[in-house]
Amino acid sequence: MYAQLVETGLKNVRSLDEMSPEERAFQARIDDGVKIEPKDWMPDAYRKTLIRQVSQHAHSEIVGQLPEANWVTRAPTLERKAVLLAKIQDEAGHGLYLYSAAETLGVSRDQLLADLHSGKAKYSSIFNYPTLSWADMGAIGWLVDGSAIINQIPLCRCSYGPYARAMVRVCKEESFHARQGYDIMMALCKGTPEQKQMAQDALNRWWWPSLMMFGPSDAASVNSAQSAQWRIKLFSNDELRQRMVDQTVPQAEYLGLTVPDPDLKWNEETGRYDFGQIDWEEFHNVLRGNGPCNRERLQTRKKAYDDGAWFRDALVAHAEKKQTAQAAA
Ligand code: BYC
Repeated sequence: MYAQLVETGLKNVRSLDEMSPEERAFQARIDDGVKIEPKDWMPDAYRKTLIRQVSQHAHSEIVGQLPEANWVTRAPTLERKAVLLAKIQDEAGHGLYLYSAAETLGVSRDQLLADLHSGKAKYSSIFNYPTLSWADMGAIGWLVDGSAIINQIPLCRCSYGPYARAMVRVCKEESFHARQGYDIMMALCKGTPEQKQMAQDALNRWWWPSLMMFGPSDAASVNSAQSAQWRIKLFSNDELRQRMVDQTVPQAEYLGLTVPDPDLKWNEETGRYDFGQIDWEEFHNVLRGNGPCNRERLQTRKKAYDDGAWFRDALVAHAEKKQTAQAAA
């Protein structure tokens, strides 16, 4: 992908000649497929890019709990409720693995959370949309977790060891999430006409935001070329988005649902689907903090953090007491 990005002249990344000897040696290790570990030397920019991406990913996991939490008390059966709760708890676990991976790069969790709360750090645009019906739990699992898997499977092979290893377990759990979402969609589509309409309405609302999860088009992506050179990104935003469309359209057909894109068409030549224009204005608006739920999501996160202060204080007090007792023994 790197060669392709440089060839198309997308963004300038430094050539081997322009690198310092240390950077050249670092790049050679990456090109040989050697994993970079926390104590290895790394360029500052590599560290910064990873802190940015891994922390945004972590924030997405914990903010991603909120849209689904909206439906825990209203799940239609005890079984659905238990499954949804398990999924939401998994997301908290993903946040933990990812914050831990970010911490190995020398940044504290307090700092990362402060950046989330101040609005400095981003989280995935998708979690700024409301969950209006039970069918949204199906659409999120199917489309959002489905997209997450497509994006994250390659990350299991990325160059930074702790991130790559965290992704292995995350991906396994995401496949259960995607299946539970599709299972909800199947139940609704086999149900009454009203239930099927609920499923269609959820697909209509989540389709385009799910495609936006993969980030700006390759031509507009500022970080892609450098991340590809460092093997943080193995496939481009557009390639992964295309995979999502190719994989999901037959699943929608199986459900008897219509993808809300009049330009969607099978292309005999490419063996892939052509699809319509994404509304990038909407995407950038959400990134600027003006999506339907941006303010609510941040407020909820901040409140959860503030409400948890007593617990963090208690943990620290307990650890200090233990340390003092050990020192005295
Ligand atoms: N939303 O140059 P680009 C989940 C930002 S969790 C918000 O292409 P990059 C799940 C981007 O950060 C889903 N911001 O950047 C959880 C950059 O801004 P900065 C999260 C976005 O990093 C719970 C700017 O736009 N997954 O699946 O090379 C329940 C330019 O973009 C978005 C991950 O985080 C977006 N959608 O590529 C269920 C995966 N897209 O930072 C599910 C790991 C772009 O320069 N991350 N931006 O200010 C990645 O793979 C990459 O970071 C991205 C973006 C593909 C997202």
